[in-house]
Amino acid sequence: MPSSSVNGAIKCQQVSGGDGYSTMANGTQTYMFSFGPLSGLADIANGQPGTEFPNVFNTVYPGIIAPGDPATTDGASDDGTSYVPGNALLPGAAFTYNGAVGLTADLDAIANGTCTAPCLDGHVDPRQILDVGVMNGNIPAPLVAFDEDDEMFLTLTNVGMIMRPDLFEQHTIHFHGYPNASSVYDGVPDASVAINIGGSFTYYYMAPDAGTYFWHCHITPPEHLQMGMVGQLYVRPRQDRVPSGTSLYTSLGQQQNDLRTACRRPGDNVLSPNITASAVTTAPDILCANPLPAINTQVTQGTDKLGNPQKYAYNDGDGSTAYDTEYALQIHGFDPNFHFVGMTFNPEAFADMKDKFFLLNGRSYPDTVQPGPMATQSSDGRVHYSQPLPSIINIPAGGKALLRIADLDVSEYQTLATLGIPMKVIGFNAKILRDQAGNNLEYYTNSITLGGGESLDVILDASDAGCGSTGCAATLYPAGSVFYLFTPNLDHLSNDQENFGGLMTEVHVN
Ligand SMILES: [Cu+2]
Repeated sequence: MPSSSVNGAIKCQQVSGGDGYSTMANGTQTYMFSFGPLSGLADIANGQPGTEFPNVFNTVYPGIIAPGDPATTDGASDDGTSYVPGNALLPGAAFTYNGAVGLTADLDAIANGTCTAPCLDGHVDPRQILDVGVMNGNIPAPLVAFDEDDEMFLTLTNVGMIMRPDLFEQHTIHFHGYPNASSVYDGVPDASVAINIGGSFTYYYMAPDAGTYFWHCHITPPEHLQMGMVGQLYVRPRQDRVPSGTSLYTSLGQQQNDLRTACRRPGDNVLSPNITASAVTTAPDILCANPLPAINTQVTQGTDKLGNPQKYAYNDGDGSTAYDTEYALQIHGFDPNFHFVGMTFNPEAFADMKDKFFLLNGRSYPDTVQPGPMATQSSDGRVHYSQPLPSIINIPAGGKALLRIADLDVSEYQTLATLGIPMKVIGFNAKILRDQAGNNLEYYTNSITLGGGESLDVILDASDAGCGSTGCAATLYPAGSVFYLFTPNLDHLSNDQENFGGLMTEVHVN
């Protein structure tokens, strides 16, 4: 981990704000107000974040991108012959484009000699942006993920809502829980700008604190949230960049050199060019994001079960948030009546909202365990990827899976429980569970409950930690075993009028 310069990279992403359709687990096609991807199309279709480095973002699609791409390009014919409504539709390997849709050479600037080809100076072809962005809503909204210290440029383009030509709805992006929000980039329309139809706006964030956040449109909440304008966002910690063999504790101590993350509390005993003996005795910074652990576990940076550099949920300094695989899981609820009237006239009263679909990453069981993106034919006659994120949890045998759980349900609390594999809760609302004296407050449980607007970080621990130092006679979680992650609110294990489904998915040990 760098001790002097902690600068990150530049990351870019573009999304559309508009409308679209999704397919519920009982086959119903549901109308949404929604965000869709305008960059990272191939990554989004493969269940990955659509956040890209500039050298990927600033590339031009070789050809004309078609409405519904990449679903339309890859076997999902426009005439519907190879498309079964609601079925998963795997993206073809041929579609690898992750650039910004519509980016094109500035021919005028080239012609008048002020720019040389290819001259990608931000000039766009709006036709392609509308072709791809219209009726292309996703639930959850495109996944955003970047690294602590990155500078993030997130562009929202309002493409209008085709099914509601009577409306002139603006949209915004609100990065929920962003610690250093400036009001202009905070997406609260009353205190900032909102994006009109046909307009684009680029939000800028300097990502300071690792954690699990989420984002949503802030126009007439809860209406646009219930209608689908909610997405997941997480920030990976600096600790992921600690060189192999280096002490995590020492590295976290070096973060005290950075005034953005210095804790400066009594007992740190961390002296450095910026933290003098007198500074560590000043009052603690109660907003400190990365307190040193009370116990130095002497853990050094190594590799995970898959042979990759070890990853962490937070800058823990003791390895307590290490994991092998990570999954963003968004809990949401849909009231089909609210969505139906949202497509026709004014919405029903908020007080009358009653969830009938209980969604994990926009799907209910059994769609949650369907691999690959789900597609829906929209009223433009084209097939669009509508629910790109499956929620099967894969854990390597003996390993740990990090679940980045966010609840964006606007009307009900939701509980998720596990049978068999214990949950270790390590973070809440994008903060490591640790007190200001450095004591870990993580705990083991078999269920968690979240209200709308809350996030939790949970590690599903299949490492036989419960067997203690003497170990188990045989592993409790052998490769090939399947466990369930489900809601114990039994009335939420349904898909509207179908009595089997709802908020449930599978955990596979591989
Ligand atoms: Cu909106």
